[in-house]
Amino acid sequence: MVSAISGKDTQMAPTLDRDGDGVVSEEEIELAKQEALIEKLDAQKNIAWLAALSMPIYALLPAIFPISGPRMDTMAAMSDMLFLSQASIVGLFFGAQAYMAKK
Ligand SMILES: [Ca+2]
Repeated sequence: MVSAISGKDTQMAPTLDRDGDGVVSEEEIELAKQEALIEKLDAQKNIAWLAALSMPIYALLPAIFPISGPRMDTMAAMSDMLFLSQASIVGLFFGAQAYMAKK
């Protein structure tokens, strides 16, 4: 019965069984959890970078491309919310980093 359960578990998550012995051990589960955490932190870092880079790129767009007056007004109207939201993402990322470092 136990082997049937472990066999079913390995079928459901074949990548968890690293050494290929057919059993997902506690160490392998812990390793998978740590890898998932690292992957999540990497994704958050990439999102923060994208948010940080989008602001200067958005600000420099009119300097690089010729943009008509009405479109410029639309861009100016959007810039408030865009900068606020992007800066919030960057701020939350660094806030979370500081919180995690203290914890
Ligand atoms: Ca194993």
